[in-house]
Amino acid sequence: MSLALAAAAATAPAAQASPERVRVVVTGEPGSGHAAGVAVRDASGRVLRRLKIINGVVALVPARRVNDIRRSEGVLAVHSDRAYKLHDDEVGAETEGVSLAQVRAAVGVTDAHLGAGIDVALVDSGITPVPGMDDADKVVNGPDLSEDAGDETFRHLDAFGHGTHLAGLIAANGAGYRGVAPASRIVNVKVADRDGATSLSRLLGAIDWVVRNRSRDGLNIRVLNLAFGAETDGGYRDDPMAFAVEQAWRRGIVVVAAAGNSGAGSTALDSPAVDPYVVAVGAQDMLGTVSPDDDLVAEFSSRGSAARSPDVLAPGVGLVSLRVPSSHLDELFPQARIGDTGFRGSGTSQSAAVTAGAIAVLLAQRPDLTPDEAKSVLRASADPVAGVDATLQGTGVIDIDGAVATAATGVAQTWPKARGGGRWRGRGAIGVEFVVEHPNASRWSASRWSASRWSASRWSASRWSASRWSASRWSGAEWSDGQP
Ligand SMILES: [Ca+2]
Repeated sequence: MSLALAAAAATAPAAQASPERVRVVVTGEPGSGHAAGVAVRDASGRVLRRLKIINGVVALVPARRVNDIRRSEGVLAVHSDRAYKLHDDEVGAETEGVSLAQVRAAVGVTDAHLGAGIDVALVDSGITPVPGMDDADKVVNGPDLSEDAGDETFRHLDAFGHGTHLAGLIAANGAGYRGVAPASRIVNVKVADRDGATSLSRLLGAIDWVVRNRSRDGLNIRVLNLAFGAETDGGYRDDPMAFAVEQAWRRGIVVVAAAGNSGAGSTALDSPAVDPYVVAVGAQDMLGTVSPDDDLVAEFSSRGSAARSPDVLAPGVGLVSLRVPSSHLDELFPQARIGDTGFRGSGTSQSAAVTAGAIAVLLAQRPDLTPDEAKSVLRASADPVAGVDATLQGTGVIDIDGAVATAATGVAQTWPKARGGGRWRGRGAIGVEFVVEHPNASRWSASRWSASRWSASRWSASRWSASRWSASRWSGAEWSDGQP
């Protein structure tokens, strides 16, 4: 198997100032105003960032006061600011890889499909303006919410090597690379640093920013690509991430999420793909050919359940997209390099990116489609892989030429909505040992996503060729997110 890129979660809070203070995400009741922030301050905590999308805040609070905050008027839930990490699997040298031209052909994109006028938000490890992604108008920088934000050498840039690869699949244009939507712009919302590390609060902050800025300053964000995930047992209604993606969906943004890389033995999609409103994407294995006759579902692509399966498939094995020289993944997997500029990557992350580009093409052709309608025509026009259960492939491989021509009527989704957090029912004190308030808390198993499962060699800052890709060479607009 080639390089698989997805995301994992760990239980450890992302950052703690001291053993007595914990970093938390506090969700407010709908219509409770600033109740979450008030509760934090009343408990001698410090608000680090407001998160309008969950009517809440990120805060540093005394661990012994967590119970008080949970019980405060207007507070819906308190979640640990759990850590997420992008992760990688083994990479093999056995295939030449699948070119972007082959990917475009496999999903029915023609030269008439460009995606012009549609912006795709990419919440990932940043983007480096390598050839193919270096047109002045190609990338617009949103906020850098990662640990790198304070470092001018790395701000907005992709020292990990993941975000740029996905950006290339979505919208590369130049240097021999042509993505699925070559005229679309990418809005770069960086949440992961050079180690691929991020957290719940950074991800919520990113989605919050995308929703608030979707049509500001000339932006037209209609698609949001989320190529990370955390394992769940299938429940989504108490998951704050699911709540956030539903808010984006209701505001006209098609959210595309990687189904997960847990294989056919899994029984539930990752969060946030598990939320039934979004477009959950599994990985198609083209076996290196455009012909669908030999196609399979990739061995790593997660199986869902009868209640929630992947919606569709898109190519996700051995895709050759943009390489970031000296990035973490580039150093870790030199065998995945294709020449000086290409890198071979596999995973449902890649499949999500292909689908995000495809939806940009669809919306450029039919800008009046709602997210529900776009999802409906994408599903209705997909081509099933023969002999494969729907819990693995949904309706099959996306076909954009077909989707553009498919009617959308009476397709409003009516799933139960996410609530944003279970109510606190616990008793007794919570001490220094902070407990995640989540119905599936036991699933966030530390051993399963331990640091040791992460990379063999940590990326070293000194190996990053900063002078080659300096921030000053970067041309996107800069914004302050206007939050503390
Ligand atoms: Ca094939």
